[in-house]
Formats: sequence, structure tokens, C-alpha cells
Amino acid sequence: AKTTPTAAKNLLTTYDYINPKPDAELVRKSIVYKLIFILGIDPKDATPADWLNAAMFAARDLSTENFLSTRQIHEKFKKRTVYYLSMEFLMGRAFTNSLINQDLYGAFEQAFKELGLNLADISEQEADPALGNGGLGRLAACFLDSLATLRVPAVGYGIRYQYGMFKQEIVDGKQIEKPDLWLDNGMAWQFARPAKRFPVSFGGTLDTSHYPPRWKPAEQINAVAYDEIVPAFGGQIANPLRLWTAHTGDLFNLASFNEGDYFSSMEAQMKNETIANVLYPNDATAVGRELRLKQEYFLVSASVQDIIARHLCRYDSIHTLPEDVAIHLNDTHPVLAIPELMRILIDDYYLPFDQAWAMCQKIFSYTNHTLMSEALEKWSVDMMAQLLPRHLDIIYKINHHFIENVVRPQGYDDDFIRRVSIIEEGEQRQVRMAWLAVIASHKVNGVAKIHSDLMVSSLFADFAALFPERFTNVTNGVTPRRWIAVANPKLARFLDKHLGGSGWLTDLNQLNQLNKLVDNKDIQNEFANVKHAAKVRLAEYIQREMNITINPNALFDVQIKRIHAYKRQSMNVLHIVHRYNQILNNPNADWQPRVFILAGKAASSYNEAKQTIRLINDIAYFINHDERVRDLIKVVFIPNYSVSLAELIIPAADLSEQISLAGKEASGTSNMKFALNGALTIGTLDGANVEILQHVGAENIFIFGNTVEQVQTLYRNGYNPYDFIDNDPELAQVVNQIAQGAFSPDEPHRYHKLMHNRDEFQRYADFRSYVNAQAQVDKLYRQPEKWYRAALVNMANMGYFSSDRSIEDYCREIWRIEPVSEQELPRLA
Ligand code: CR6
Repeated sequence: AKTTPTAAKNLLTTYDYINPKPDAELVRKSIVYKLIFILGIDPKDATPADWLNAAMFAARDLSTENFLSTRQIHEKFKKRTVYYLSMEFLMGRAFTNSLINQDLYGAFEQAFKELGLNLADISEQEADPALGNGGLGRLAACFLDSLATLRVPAVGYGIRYQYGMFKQEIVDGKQIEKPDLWLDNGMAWQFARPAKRFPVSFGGTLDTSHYPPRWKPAEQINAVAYDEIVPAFGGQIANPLRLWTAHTGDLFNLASFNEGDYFSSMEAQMKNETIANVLYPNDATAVGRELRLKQEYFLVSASVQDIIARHLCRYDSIHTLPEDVAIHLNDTHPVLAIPELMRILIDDYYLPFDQAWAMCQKIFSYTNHTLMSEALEKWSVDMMAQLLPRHLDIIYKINHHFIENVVRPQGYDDDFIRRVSIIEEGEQRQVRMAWLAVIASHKVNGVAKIHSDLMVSSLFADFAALFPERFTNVTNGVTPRRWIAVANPKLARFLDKHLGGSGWLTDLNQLNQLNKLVDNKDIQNEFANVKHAAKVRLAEYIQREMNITINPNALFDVQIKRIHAYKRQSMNVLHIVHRYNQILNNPNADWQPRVFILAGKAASSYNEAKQTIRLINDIAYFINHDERVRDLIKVVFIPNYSVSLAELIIPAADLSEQISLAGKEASGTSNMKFALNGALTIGTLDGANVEILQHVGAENIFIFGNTVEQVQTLYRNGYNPYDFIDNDPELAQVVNQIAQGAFSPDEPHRYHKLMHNRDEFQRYADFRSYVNAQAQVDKLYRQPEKWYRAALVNMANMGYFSSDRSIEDYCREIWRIEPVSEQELPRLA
């Protein structure tokens, strides 16, 4: 039943939109057509948001053929495919990105000009879908861009949360969380797939009197798909991001309905509607909530069912699954995909356990994104027994198989077995999801070299002894399409000019050629102008949105990321206050003016992080209004950090703050985006900073602070913050000022606890070396020739940090996937 009428087939290859490429005239007609016939709006009444929707439909049309033909190629050549499972995709705005990837920006710009409108203003109407918390979700988005651009057969699977990351407002210096209504204006970018639905079951009982045991679930929810097109740079290929939503119409409590209790079956319906409602606003902290577990199972159950259905379209046997399919687990959140696939293979396809297990081990791979113990998911055995009895049963069997067939034969003792068991014993028995991921996967990787090494020597040391060849590293990367071409068009033109074309966009190592130009004064100046223009643009935004005036000639010192104690925003604050004191002590010295720019969200339940936001705002208010500092310091906390704000801020940064405690930031990815945009890094030997140092050279980066080994020694010797405070009078002054209310006179003890806690992340130990490194920054900035030379060297050596390189590593080392070849591409008529 898969025939295509000939007439429709022809349309698929001769659609005159793509061949030849549309000009402004055709684009304008298409936009107006969409406005009238799809949206039903008279052009004379259209708002900018209406125009955006019309334009998005017009742009979507232009990638739809590629999207459909990509699927056809994959089917025709039976391309082995990677399925990337992630609870988060922080895609950012789609419209401008799609125009740039398809080389249509000019045509759309011209079309809007003819309509008397401005494309840049229209693009600003787009909601920024924030279906992720931070680095992990944005990494997934960069990876999708690279997968498409490299023509890798790939599907992203996630959840279409009704409410993404909350909208942050700052009221009286405090974070206020408001719902993010990203779907309010419609979502022209996604195709609804009402027919693509899979039932997801929960609860009930397990009847073990049969083999395989029979799971009789209590509830069933339908997962329904929405597909978002992920266009490759250069057109031709487009992959899907498939996002699941709960079909609320047919949520049903089968058990109570069968018992005739219609009312309580409705009650379950109400409760379950929330499954795809909200993204958990947490970053590096685990949530032990039942709804979270349900969300995770909802994602993997729908996705695994879909993966199998797709496989069976190509092959008539389930046995070929491992040749056809690679499933990647983005952190532990989707790890239930392992018992879910086992369940389907055993219960629905009657495969013996050993055979199903062997298949899983070929199919799954897993990325670890943190060593912080609070972020390693564990679910209580009791809760899992309630919600997913069959899966718990399978996990027990996996654990038994692992201990009896893998661990014991190697002669390990009971203590070792207790440590590696998937089930953590104790008052509350728990399922260790990371252990399950490691045991089931053929490859486990960390996200930067130092992180992968620490992963093997600490968190997974026991497993590394069992499976030494299983562990590997893939250093993170970022896409130059979004982080230069979309975010910083002036820099893109600069690179085009000096690198002889735009080849760098898909081959970032070409930036290397800049190395021979770094001493050229004209080129330094030209880059300084690019930087200045971005700073002016940001200054205008800050003036308009926050009514704060900043000087674009000052040094822009930027820290933007989730607010977390380990990222040490409060150490940044210590330096700001220290500098403030120095200026007041010595007002006539030749100070380098600086603007400190911070942004980021705190998880709603994370008090210390919220206090930090408030402290930054209190200090900003105080210092910005102190006449005596004469604009030598300005402090700005920009509310509601998002991908689109990052696109505005990163190009404008002179200095990138990457100051986490060594050993705590697995990789970081904004560090790469900043350096790629010609900012210099001040940072610790943590995460990818270490590799950035290796690539740009010690003279072009400001490294400070204790190493991982020194940090561990301090911990081991019983770290005492007062060893540092009491021995550094300037530090003691800063701590006392903040703790005693110098910046919160209306409530003097507001920050007492924040300053006098146990300083888990050793801010005080690194303070002095941080302040010294900051002095080096000032010194270099006063020598523009040296500064811009260093900035150019940074850019020139960032080729390695393209997400294209990361994805090539994954394809080769982990997934064994071949891209669509030149020959397999459809030929344009
Ligand atoms: N918080 C790491 O902390 C890393 C990203 C992407 C993080 C960060 O250093 O760059 O993942 N970890 O690999 C988690 O989310 C668990 C992050 O974004």
C-alpha cells in the first residue's frame, strides 16, 4: 500500500521552487500566498507575527522536498541510521538559520523589502523554543545541525514540552519565573503527524506464571509525533527531529474504566496530561519525581517503537536491527530505552534473553555529561515497581546476567560486586541508571579529554577495570553555522574575505589560514571593527531593554550560563567588588574601563543560585549608581538568557569567563563559541578549556587557579575557606563587605550565608590567582595590537571545536555510520 501516483511523483522532482532556486519575486509571492491561503489573513491587517508565520511556511516549503527525498534515499539505500535520544533539544530560533543554511537570506530580505518590511525585524518575532536547560540541550541542537550538514542518516527524538524553560524576569533584583508560551503564536516550523502515534503504558501488574511474563498495564497514553525539519547547510539533505506529545484526547485509565469507575479514569486523564507539559528546569541536579520518570519512559517507549517500525519498513526481520540501527543515549535520561527494547524483543518478538541482550549491546551507546554525583539519576526500586514492573524485572535479569556471567568469573569480591551492581542496596533500594547505561552500551564517552579521563579514573573506575575498551572521549563542538553565520554575519563576511570564500563554514579547519595574517595591522583593525560593531549592537539592546548606558569602548567581560555554585559566578562577583575597592582606594590610577555582563537562569528550587542572581543585581545597582567609579565599572545582569540572547552577546564579548572549579565542568561549550568569535578566555584548567589552551597556546589565554590534583588535595586535607580569607586582607575585606550588607543595606545579613558557607567549590582558594589573571587581562587589553593578534590566533585555532568534527568522531568510533554519498544524492534535473 505504498504506491505513489505518478502525478505526485513528478511534483516531487520538478517543483519549481528549488529548481531553479527561488528569486525574491517568487519568495514574495509565496509569502503573500501563505498569509492569505494558509493563515487566512488579509495583507493589510497582517501583524509582524503574521508575516513571520507566512514567511516560515514559505521557507519550510523550500526544505520540505529535501526532507522527503532524504528519507527516500535512506530507504532506497537502506542507510544505517543513528537515533539520538535526548530529553532536551535547545534548538533556538529556526527561521534565520534555515534561510542561511539554504542560502535564501538574500531572497527573503529582498522580498520583505518589496513588501515594505524589514526581514531582521520580522525574524525577531519568532519565539525561541527553549526545550532544554543549558549546554546538554544546546549540544544536541548543534549535533543535529552537523548530522544534517554531514549527510549522516539521523533522527533526533525528544519531547514537545508545552512549556519550555521558564521565562526569567528580574524584579527588585530577584528572579521571577513565568511560563514560557512558545507555542502561543503557532509553530509553523513543525509538521503535526496525528497518524504517527504509539501507545505508552504504565503501572499495573506483572503475571509471571507465563514465559515471557505478561505485563498488564493500568494506564495507556498515546504519544503523537511532531516533526521538525533540520536543514543541512547547503540544502539537499534535511533530517527530522521528532518530538512527542501526549495525546490528551484518549488518555485512559483502563483498569478503573473496566471496573466501571468512569470518574476516576478521567482523573488519571487529568494527571497524565501533564506528561509532555513542562521541561524540568534543572541543570546538574537530579529530580526524584515520579512525573519525571514517566516523561523519560514516555520519550523512550514511543521512540523505540518508532525505530522498530522504521526498521521493519526496510527489512522484514527484527534480527537485522543491530546492522540497521544505532541508538545514542544523551546522558542517563533516556536509559530506560534499554529495558524497553529488551521488553519488546522478548515479549513481542519472543527472542531469548541472551539474544535480545546481545542485540542491545550492539545498538546502544551512551554519553556521560557530568561527574557531579547529584546529577546521576537513581530511581527507587519501589517507584519503578509501581510504574514499570516489567522493566524492573528485566533490569534485575540484566543485573543477574552481568554479575554471574561477567563479574564473578573474573574473580571479583563481594565488595566489588556491591559497587557495580545496578541495584544500590540500602534502606531505599535504588536503580543506578548510569550503571545500566555502561553495562548495556558498547561505547561510553565523556565530552572533553579531562572529563573522559576523570570518568575512567573515578566515577566508572570499576567498570573501566571490567571493560577497558568500552570507554572513550569525544570532545564537544559547536556549529559554526549558527555561532558565526547566524549570530555574527559581519564576522562571517570578514572570514569569507580573508579565507577566500565560505568554505570554512563546512570545513572549520580552514580558519588555520588566519594564522599567517595575525600580525597584519590592517586585518587586526578590520577585526577590531567587527568586534566594535557587535558591542554597539549589544549596548543598544541594553539601553533599550534595561535603560543602562554602557560604553562600547570598555572591555566587555562576559559570563553567561546556568547559575550554579560550581560555575562560580560568585567568584566573578568577588573580583568585581575587589576592583571596585581598588578604584576607590586609588581613583586617579589609569584604570581600564570594564563592563561586566552576566546572564543565566537558576533552577527554581536552587536557593543559593537565586541568591547569587540577587547579589549580582544588588551590586550592579550599587556600583552603577556610584559617581566615584565614573563608569570605570558597569555591571549588567541581562534577564532571560536564551539561545537568541547568546547570539547577541557572544559576538560582543572581549573576555570569556570560564571559571568553574577544576574537575567540575565536564566540557562547557560557550567557551568554544566565545573563542570562535574572537574573545579571549579567562579560565581554569577544566573541561574543554584545557584543549582550548592546547590549541591557542598559553600566550593567548588567561589560565589561573588550582588544578584538579590541587583541588583534590585541598579536599582531602579538609578544605577550610578561612585558611584563604584570613591570609588575604583584600579578600577578607570583600567577603566582609558583602556578608555585612554593604550592597544590601536594607537587609544587612542577606548574603551572610552565601559568603560564609563551606565554600564547596573553593572560590576563596582560587581568588588571588583569579585577580592576578584579571590584571594580566587589563594589561593586554591596553595594547590593542597584541590583544587583537591574540583574538585572531584564538579564531584561527578553533577549527577542532566544530561540532562537525565531534560528529565525525561519533560516526567513526561509536556509531559506525556512513553518510549519504555523492552518488546516492538525487540528481537535480
Ligand atoms: N550542564 C555539562 O555540565 C557540558 C554539557 C554538554 C553538561 C557541561 O560541561 O558542556 O553538559 N552536563 O556536554 C549536563 O547537563 C548533565 C551541562 O550542560
